[in-house]
Amino acid sequence: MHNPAPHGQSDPHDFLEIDRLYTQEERMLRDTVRRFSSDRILPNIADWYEQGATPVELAREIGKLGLLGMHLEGYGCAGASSVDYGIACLELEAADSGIRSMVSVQGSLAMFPIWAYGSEEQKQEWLPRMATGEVIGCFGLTEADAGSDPSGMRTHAKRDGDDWIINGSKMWISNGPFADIAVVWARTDDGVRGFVIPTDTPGFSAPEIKGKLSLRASRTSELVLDDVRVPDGFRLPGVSSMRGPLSCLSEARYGIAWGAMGAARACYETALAYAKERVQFGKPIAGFQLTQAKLVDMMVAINRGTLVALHLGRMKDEGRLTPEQVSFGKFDNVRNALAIARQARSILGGNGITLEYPVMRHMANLETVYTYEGTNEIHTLILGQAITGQAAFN
Ligand code: TGC
Ligand code: FAD
Repeated sequence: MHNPAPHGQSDPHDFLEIDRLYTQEERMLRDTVRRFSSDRILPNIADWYEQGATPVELAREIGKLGLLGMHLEGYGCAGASSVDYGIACLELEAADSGIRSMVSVQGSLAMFPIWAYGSEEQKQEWLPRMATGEVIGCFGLTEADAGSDPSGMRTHAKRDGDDWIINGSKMWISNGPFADIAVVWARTDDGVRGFVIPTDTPGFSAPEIKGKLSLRASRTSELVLDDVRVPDGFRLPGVSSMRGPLSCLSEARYGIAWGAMGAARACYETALAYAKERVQFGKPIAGFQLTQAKLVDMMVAINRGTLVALHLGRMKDEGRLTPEQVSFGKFDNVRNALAIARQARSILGGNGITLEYPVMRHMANLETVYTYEGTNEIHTLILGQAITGQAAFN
C-alpha cells in the first residue's frame, strides 16, 4: 500500500498529475511545441494580433516541425497519433487560437479530405508540399446564407465535357487570403462534391474580411468563384455527399477540444501569477475568497477538460471515437475555456483589457472558437439528438 502524498503538495499547474498519463514521447513532443511557441510565437503574437496578420513563413516553420497534417500517414506526413496531434493543438492554442486554427485548417480541413477522398495523383501532387508548408490550403464550406446548415449551400459545379464550371461564393474562410489551394464544396447533379482548386485559377478570388475583433492573428476571406473552370482531375473522387465536408469537421473539432484547454491554461496561469503579485487592501488579491473561488473554478475546469480531451484522443487512436463524442469535447471544453478567459480577465482588472497580457486576446479569440466548427447551439443539438434519438435542428 502506498502512503498518500503529503497535504498541500498538489501542483497548481498540473493538479491531477495529468502529465503522468502521457508517454515519454508525448511529453517530448509537448516540450518541443511549447519551446517553439515561446521562442517564435509568444514574443510576436501581440503585434501580429494588432496588425491582423501572422507571417505566412510561420506556417513553413511549423511544417518543419512536422505538425502540418501530422496525424495523417504517408505522403510526407508525420503519421503521428491523434493524442500527439491534440497535444500540438493544445500547445499552439496556448499561444493563440489563430495559430492553432491555421494548423487545423491545413491539416484537418485541407489535407485530410485530399488524403481521405483524393485520387492517388491528387495525394502525390499536394500532400507532401502541404506537410512542409510550401503549399497552404483553405477549406470552403460556409456561405453567407449557409453557416450552421451547410447543406443549404448554393455554390454549384456543372459538368462541361471533361471539365467542371463552378459558380458561387464562400464566407469566413480561414487562411483564404494567402492560400495556394482551396478545397471547395459544391452542389452537383451527383451530390455534394469537393474540388481542389489552385487559387490562381481564372475566375477565383479571395477578398479578405477586415475589421475582425476576434482571431485577428488568423486571416480570413471570402471565396468568390465566377465561372471557374477546372478539369475533372481536380474533383475529389472518393465522396459525393455531405459526409465529405462533415467528416473533415470531426477531425478539426477534435483538435479544438484540446486546443481550447491550451487557451484556458494560458489564461489561468496568467491570472494565478497576477493574483499572487497584485496587492490591494494590504494583501495579494489571491488572498481574497472571491478571487480564490474564480481560480479554483478555472483550475478544476482545465483539469477536467484536459482529461476529457486525452480520453477522446485515446479513443480516437483506438478507432472508436464517434462524431457526437467529438461534439462533447468541442461543446464543453470551448464553453468552459471562454468562461475561464472571462474570469481571468476580471482578476487582471484594468490590465486585463490590454494586449500586454494574453487574456483578453484569448477571450476574444474564444468567441470565434465558440462559433466556428459548429456553434455551441449546434453541438447541443448534436448531443441532444444522440441521447434522445430526436433531431431538433429544424
Ligand atoms: P446529416 O444528415 O446528419 O449527415 C450527412 C452525412 O454526414 C455524416 N456526418 C458526419 N460524418 C462525420 N463526422 C460528422 N461530424 C458528421 N456529421 C454527419 C452522416 O453520417 C451522413 O452520412 P451518410 O453517409 O449517411 O450520408 O447532415 P446534416 O446536413 O443534417 O448535418 C446536420 C449538422 C447540423 C450536424 C451539420 O450540418 C453541422 O455540423 N453543422 C455545423 C456546420 C459547421 O460546423 N461548419 C463549420 C465550417 S468549417 C469551420 O468553421 C472552420 S473554422 C477553422 C478551424 O477549424 O480552426
Ligand atoms: P448562423 O448559422 O447564422 O448562426 C447564428 C446563430 O443562430 C448562432 O447562435 C447559432 O447557434 C444559431 N442557430 C442556427 N441554427 C440553429 C438551430 N437549428 N437551433 C438553435 N440555434 C441555431 N467556415 C468554413 O467553411 N471554413 C473556414 O475556414 C471557416 N473559418 C472561420 C473563421 C472565423 C473567424 C469565423 C468567425 C468563422 C469561420 N467559418 C469557417 C464559418 C463558421 O463555421 C460559421 O461561422 C459557423 O458555422 C456559424 O455559421 P454562421 O456564422 O452563418 O451563423
